[in-house]
Amino acid sequence: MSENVLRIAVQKSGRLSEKSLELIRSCGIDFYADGRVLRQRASNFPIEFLFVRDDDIPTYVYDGVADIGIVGKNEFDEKGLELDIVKDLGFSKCRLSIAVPHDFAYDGLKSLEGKRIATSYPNILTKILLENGVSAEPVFVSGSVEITPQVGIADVICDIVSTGTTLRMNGLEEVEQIYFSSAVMISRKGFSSSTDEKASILFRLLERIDAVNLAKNKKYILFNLPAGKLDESAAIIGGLKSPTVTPLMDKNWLSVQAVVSEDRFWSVFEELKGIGAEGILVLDIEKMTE
Ligand code: PRT
Ligand code: ZN
Repeated sequence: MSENVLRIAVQKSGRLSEKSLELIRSCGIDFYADGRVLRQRASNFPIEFLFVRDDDIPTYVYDGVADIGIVGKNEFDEKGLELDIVKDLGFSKCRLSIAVPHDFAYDGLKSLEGKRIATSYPNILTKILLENGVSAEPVFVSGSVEITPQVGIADVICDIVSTGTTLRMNGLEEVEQIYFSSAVMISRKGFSSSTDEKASILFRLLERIDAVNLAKNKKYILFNLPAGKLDESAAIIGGLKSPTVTPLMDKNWLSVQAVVSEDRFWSVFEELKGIGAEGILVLDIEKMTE
């Protein structure tokens, strides 16, 4: 019997590649990827990579060539295939926006009535126009969308925006954000809850991803605290069943350890100092579970 191996399709080279591979490596999975080998088996986890163009990932998963894939939600929705989003991975965030030349009098989506809108995402655009009762003409272009108003192919554009620099450099103004995207993990319908033995490999992978994500933006802090201040420090720290408390040789002091989210870190730090905490040590957390 052949060994069960979960096959994952990831972008060969582009805006998703590095983050996709980084995520899987952070799960302790070792593999070799140099951009020329298009199929690669991990050395310490039953997973095999297919390195492909992002446009092909939904189809590969739909056809069963791959079990799962990592792709932009925009690409997934544009393809419109019956697939599951197993997990929103949160990276490669971007948006689809309407952008217009500076002399275009924009006053809401209704201003697009009867206009030609250049886009690489005609299906997503059409759906949103329909929902807003606007009848316009999507013009499909596969790239360099920003140039189309200047060369007379379209009146306005609907394109992916991240920082907005490309639009500005091409004399366009972002007037409406119509759709938001980030990288998602996809599978064929029902795969993650199926009895397919490969679904249990996916489950292990997702558990590792959750552990990595949970640790992100969290800090581990250790400090010494006057013994009478324990309740106050617990109120400052809050959260998980923390803190962990260890007695010190000097009975008037305790050593305290806790996990604090990064966004609260400085206020917690200052408040702990305020109640007499000393020797505050801050550490990164690599992985954790609830
Ligand atoms: O070769 P392959 O087909 O695999 O890759 P690709 O060229 O089709 O895709 P790629 O690598 O450019 O993008 C892959 C995915 O990354 C997209 O489907 C989005 O989900 C996501 N993503 C995130 C982006 C951007 N940010 C982005 N800024 N995709 C494209 N852009 C482009 C956009 O089209 C525009 O030309 O960047 C420009 C705008 O960027 P800013 O920062 O100037 O606003
Ligand atoms: Zn592509």
